[in-house]
Amino acid sequence: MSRTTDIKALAQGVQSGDRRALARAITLVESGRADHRADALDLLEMLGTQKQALRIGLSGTPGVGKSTFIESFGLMLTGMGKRVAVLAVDPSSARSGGSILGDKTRMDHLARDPNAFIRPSPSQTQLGGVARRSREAVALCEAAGFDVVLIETVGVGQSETVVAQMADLFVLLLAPAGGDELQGVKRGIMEMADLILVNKADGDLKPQAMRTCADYAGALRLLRKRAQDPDGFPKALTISALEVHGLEAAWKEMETLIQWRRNNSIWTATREAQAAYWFGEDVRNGLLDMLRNDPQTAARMKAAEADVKAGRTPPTAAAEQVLEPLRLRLGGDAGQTGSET
Ligand SMILES: Nc1nc2c(ncn2[C@@H]2O[C@H](COP(=O)(O)OP(=O)(O)O)[C@@H](O)[C@H]2O)c(=O)[nH]1
Ligand SMILES: [Mg+2]
Repeated sequence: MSRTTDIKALAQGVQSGDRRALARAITLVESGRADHRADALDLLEMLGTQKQALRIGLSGTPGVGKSTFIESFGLMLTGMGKRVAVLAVDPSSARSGGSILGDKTRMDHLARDPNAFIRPSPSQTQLGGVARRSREAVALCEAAGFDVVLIETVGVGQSETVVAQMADLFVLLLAPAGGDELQGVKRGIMEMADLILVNKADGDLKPQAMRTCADYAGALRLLRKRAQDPDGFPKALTISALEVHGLEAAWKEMETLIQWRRNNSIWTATREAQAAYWFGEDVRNGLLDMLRNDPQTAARMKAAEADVKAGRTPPTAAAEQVLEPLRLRLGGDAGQTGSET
């Protein structure tokens, strides 16, 4: 069998919703091997982007209840007849072997649900690579006809941006906290959130959860109004992932928000902007790789950096020393376009 027929068969498997084919396809896009990369690109091209899922980004610090939430929320959705895929974006997972794998027990029921697909995060290092693989895995889940793709990330700074740039909705999961802990959530992450869910609103923690929720609702109102929101959004709600409370209400809010965004052309505009963002990132990363892999340029960069560190050359002038020969090599008017206007 030729390479192309294999990939065609794999594409058909994915499109028919076969979870094993999907798992194999994700393994393929996660591979760093050049021949696998070529196959992965063929596969993604064959699959196209016709089918769309609702992509929900989910972030929260370890222990806040992400896995428990995914289990309860996922089962609620499959109970509604929806097909749910769960992926993880975790640049720090090299040690733990994946955030989902580590506590798959908390998602035991969902893992065995025929309408769910759970993919542990790849144990790789660089955020750039993680982003590309995750994005492609999301695309594969969409092609496999999943209705909802949950993209989980541990709250470790940069990975939230990555997830927000590939999600239609960004949900921030928080734990009940004392008032002074509100500052613990970085402003940038608050600004990304479409929905804040204060988890563990059960038992003794319930009053505290409600106070925390009110605090965050107040904090959200202080943020700049965003064009992508109807009145009242972003919202803060209390839930209990463990006792399965408030999840239907949370889902209703998500549906309301998404419907509004669809009606106001924001859904499409956001997806277009995200595609453009990732295109730009790929070109930038590709260029940087090309520079790093070019021995001459790499040597020049190393020397220029040493000069900058030693104070012999100002940073801008040192950058020029690296860029100038490249401009000459690109030829034509390329030299002009890089200059300030
Ligand atoms: N009381 C309470 N405990 C919860 C809730 N959700 C999760 N937990 C507990 O919090 C701990 C961490 O949960 P887990 O889902 O693993 O958090 P993750 O690290 O964010 O994935 C576990 O002991 C859970 O049982 C909840 O809604 N209420
Ligand atoms: Mg977890």
